[in-house]
Amino acid sequence: MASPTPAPCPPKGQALLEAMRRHLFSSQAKSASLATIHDHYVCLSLAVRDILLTSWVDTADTYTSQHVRTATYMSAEFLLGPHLENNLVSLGLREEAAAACEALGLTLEEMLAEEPEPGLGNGGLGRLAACFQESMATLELPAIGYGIRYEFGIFRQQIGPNGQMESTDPWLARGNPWEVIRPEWSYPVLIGGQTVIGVAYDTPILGYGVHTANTLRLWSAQAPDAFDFASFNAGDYTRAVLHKVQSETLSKVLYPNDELEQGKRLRLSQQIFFVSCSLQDMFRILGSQGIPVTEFHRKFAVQLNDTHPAIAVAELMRLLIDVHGVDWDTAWSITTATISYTNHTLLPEALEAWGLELFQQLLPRQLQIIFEINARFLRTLRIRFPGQPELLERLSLIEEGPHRKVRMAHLAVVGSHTVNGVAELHSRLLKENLFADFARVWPDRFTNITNGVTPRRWLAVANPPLAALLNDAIGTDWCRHLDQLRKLEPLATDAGFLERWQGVREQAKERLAATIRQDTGVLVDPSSLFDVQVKRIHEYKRQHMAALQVVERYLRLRAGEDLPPRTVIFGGKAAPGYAMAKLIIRLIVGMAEIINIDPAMDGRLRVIFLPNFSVKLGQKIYPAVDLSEQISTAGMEASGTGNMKMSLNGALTIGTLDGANIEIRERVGDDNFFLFGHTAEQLAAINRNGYHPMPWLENDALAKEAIDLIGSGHFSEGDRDLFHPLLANLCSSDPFRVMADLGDYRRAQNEVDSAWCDAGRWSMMSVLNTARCGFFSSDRSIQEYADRIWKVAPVPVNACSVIPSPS
Ligand code: GFP
Repeated sequence: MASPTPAPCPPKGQALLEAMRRHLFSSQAKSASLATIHDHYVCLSLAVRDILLTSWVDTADTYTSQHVRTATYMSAEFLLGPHLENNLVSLGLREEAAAACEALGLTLEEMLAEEPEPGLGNGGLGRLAACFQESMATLELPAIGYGIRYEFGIFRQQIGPNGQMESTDPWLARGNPWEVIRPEWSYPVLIGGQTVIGVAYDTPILGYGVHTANTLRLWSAQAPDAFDFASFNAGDYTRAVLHKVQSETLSKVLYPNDELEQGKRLRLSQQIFFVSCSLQDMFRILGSQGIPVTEFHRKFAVQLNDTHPAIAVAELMRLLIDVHGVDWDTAWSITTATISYTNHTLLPEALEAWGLELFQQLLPRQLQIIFEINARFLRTLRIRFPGQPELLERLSLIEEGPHRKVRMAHLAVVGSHTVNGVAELHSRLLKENLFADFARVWPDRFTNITNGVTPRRWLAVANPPLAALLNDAIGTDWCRHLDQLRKLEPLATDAGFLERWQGVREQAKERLAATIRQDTGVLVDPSSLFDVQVKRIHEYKRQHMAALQVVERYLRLRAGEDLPPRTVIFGGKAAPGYAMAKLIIRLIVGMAEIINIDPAMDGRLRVIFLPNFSVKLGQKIYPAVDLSEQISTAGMEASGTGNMKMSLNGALTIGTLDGANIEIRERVGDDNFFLFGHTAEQLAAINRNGYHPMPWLENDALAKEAIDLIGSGHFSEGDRDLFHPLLANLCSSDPFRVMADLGDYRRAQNEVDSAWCDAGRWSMMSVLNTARCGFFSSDRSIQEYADRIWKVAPVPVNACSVIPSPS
């Protein structure tokens, strides 16, 4: 609400206000009487951009004049989230912006709500890439992020009675004030005999409290010619623009995960497209600084974010040899000294392998190079491991068989000097299972760097009341040095502090309750336990196990058991072609419909599916979580980062010994973590003996009752067939071992109920979670990458721009 007599603006707020007014005229070409909320949002963003441009220009100047060693981060996904508030926090201007808005009769909240989210990622992997960009800037590390400027990001999800519905996400439809097009930096890429041009769009990534603003450079695809004149003159208008349309398809849309069979051709084309543009851009930078191409590896450390950019190994070789005239051996030492590779999953379906035929059609020269790399690699292996043809077959870059394929993960391992997993368990399993043979060949190539999340977005931006309490209690240093949260530990038993802590948590829960009401129409009780699972919907993440647990709870409450009130909140997208994941959403929606109106529940159980989980929504959810559900089948979740965001904001985790859960538990202490389930080793042993879910189910009357209730059509308007595929799968093969863990999950949930009833103890545990989560800052992860893999040092940027700061 606008205040009738706005308080006077502070000086920087005044400058922002003036810049907003100026932009309304000079950028939006409007008078105040015609301005929409969106116009005001654009004006505020441009006013903020004006301020950060000085950092951006100075950073580029500093890096260029000092010829700095630079880390480049290649990723098919960057799930950035909205920029405005993050930039305001980094610049320390949030209050000033609020005052400027108020002076115009607006609120900052309205402006923030107006910003579309660049959803250029599926989930954890893309979000990690975004956290990493921000940490690199904050740590003053010279870095460039390289990716694709998808015109349509991850689809928008709506939830109806039949579950998920998808629509496109035209995030660029109303323009994007944060990017700058650089048509002078465009590069040709030859794909399937046709040339596509990649044009650079740059976005500044501002560090927190420093003068550094690094660049995220995303490539947009264009045809070399707008249209074919000959066809146009002959009246064939469709043919005239065919190549243009085909070319631009390359950066049209982000592919959802788990859809590997669909659009393979386009995916491989997208990969070479952005990788080639990025490498050509690095050669351009090298040339502009007068550095010889043989010094490529001294100038650049290239990190492959997962297997998607693995073609970089062959493409860097091609550019060195074919374009820059370097001999094979030198090119190979440069390539392997430059590239390193992060693996993000052990799931076989995510380890891309492209059919040879498709590869040959699209990228014949790169394929030739891959064959040559393979031939040389296998030759060295034959000498080192004589008489072991199976070993060679397993390690080869080419999968033999009726349909020969290029194994992209193998290409990435062979072409990198370092390969890392993203949590301790994952990195160990990589060495023991997926890359066991490679670990025999090159034991020193493999390492671990546990993921992290940026405390700026996930605490300062997402949870201002908590940030203010921390500033008050332990000073402001935590935001750059998250380990400082340790100072909270003694306060975990301080009654006065716990009361304030409780107050902050209540605020966040009330805020989420309002969002739930707005987005789903359901009223929830903010004093109930908020039990939350938000992440991509996938069977290995076991949202269906959580759903079964809710049905059991429903049955127990109906049978008269006294359980403390809970609000169980789900959110996340299912890949449009992943039928089982969509069925899981359908089940949750069906459960919510019945349970939320059942008078027997008497407010003691609510089920919510929040539609369209995104960074923006995550910012509202994470601060309000009491119980963080991290219940993947042990050995399957590489790390997880939602687990870190929740724990950092004071949630307690119920989880398996999987991914980074293990390290979270080690740090927050086993008393402050609800552990359950089989370990990865135990599951491996169970699998060796032949797993069947039936014996587990037969001994579990409650689980049987829950499954029967679902099967009876209770949550599907009497339709007994709807959930059959899900239930039959659980009762026959149960590939994600839900039945093996369900009983122990229930036991841990019962412990949660008892702990919740002791509010004082719960608050203390909550404080200790936050206090002990400092390790999970992406600053720490990035420091490790910089020191151990990239060997890139910070380069502070001083304000030296000739362009005066508008503030
Ligand atoms: C993947 C893995 C996660 C991991 C992230 C970031 O996430 O365990 O935390 O990458 O390393 F599965 P998704 O992209 O699959 O969500």
